[in-house]
Amino acid sequence: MNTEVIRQFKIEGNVVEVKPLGEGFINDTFIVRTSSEGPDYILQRKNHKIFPDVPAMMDNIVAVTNHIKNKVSDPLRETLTVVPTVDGKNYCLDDEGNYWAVCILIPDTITYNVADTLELVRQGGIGIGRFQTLLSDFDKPLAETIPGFHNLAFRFSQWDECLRRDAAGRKAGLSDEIYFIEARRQEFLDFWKLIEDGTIPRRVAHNDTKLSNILFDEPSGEVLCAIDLDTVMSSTSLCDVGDAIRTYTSSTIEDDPDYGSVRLCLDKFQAYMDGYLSERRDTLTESEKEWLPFAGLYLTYEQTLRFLMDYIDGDTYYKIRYPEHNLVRTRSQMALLRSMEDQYEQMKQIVKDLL
Ligand code: GN1
Ligand code: MG
Repeated sequence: MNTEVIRQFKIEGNVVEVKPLGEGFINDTFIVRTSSEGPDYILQRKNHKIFPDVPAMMDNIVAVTNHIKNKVSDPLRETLTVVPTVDGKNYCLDDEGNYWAVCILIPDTITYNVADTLELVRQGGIGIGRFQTLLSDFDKPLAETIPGFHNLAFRFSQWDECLRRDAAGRKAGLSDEIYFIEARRQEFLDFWKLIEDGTIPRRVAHNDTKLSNILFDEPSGEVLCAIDLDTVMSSTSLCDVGDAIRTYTSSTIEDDPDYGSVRLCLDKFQAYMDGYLSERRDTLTESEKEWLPFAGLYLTYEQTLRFLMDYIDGDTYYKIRYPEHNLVRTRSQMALLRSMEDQYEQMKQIVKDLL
């Protein structure tokens, strides 16, 4: 990649290396090493097909991170720091119409795709609970960066259209998967109604709290901060808990093709809820507490639906590494949801005992 774009930003030192980083499904991410004593940087090409208003999204991120910086003891480590361009914008638009943004790389940190210790899982719960608490008094309007992101009623309008179009001609071979979705449709739509009618309150949330979107301090192993703030917007705390349950409590990675080995681990679920509730026990409403375990099922169902839709559409949304990748992701998430359904009574009991 050329370094022209990085020179548009107010960075310290000379660029000595730019290399791809991580496995984000949406944006392209690079690590930028510099020659100076100063920091290294994270450069991202933001996917503007998915985020229709990148400038508004960057305004969200700057507003939220500034709010957090005013409250924490180490503002350069406990949240992201957006680096402006030389002409004072939070993003740069290149000649080909791509949007780019830069933030400071936080050194001595690590991310994970599978949680292998219970302490890591508990730390993750603390991290999301703390993130929500830090933003509980955030009162500026936030742009809706992706309309209807966790709104299942909206997702079903996309689903019905996706099946009607059958863009890649794949629908005929997917009767089991389509049945799996349809058989649960009403149950999960009923949960969304609780959000629409205000039973479950709207709050500022991260909305993409999968395990790999949280930074952990090295070597202490303590949770540091939530990254990948592109989807921060008004939503519900339960959506964050749900996506975390989906990823922290699983026995394996999100796209494990060995479906028989995919399951929710109750000990991880207990550790996650223990960490989360240590931060949020006193600030959740009764209805939020009641629906905490179901949030894990809801987000896993939503994710199954989104992976399957993308497969039927011909892989237009998520990056894939091989042709059947979205189908494997779908089936792996189906196995995880089945395991949650089988253990739902135990999940409820664990939350009850912790409360
Ligand atoms: C995407 O951007 P990334 O890779 O952290 C997606 C999430 C999905 C996740 C599945 C904006 O997250 O909603 O849960 O993949 N982000 C967007 O791994 O769609
Ligand atoms: Mg990410």
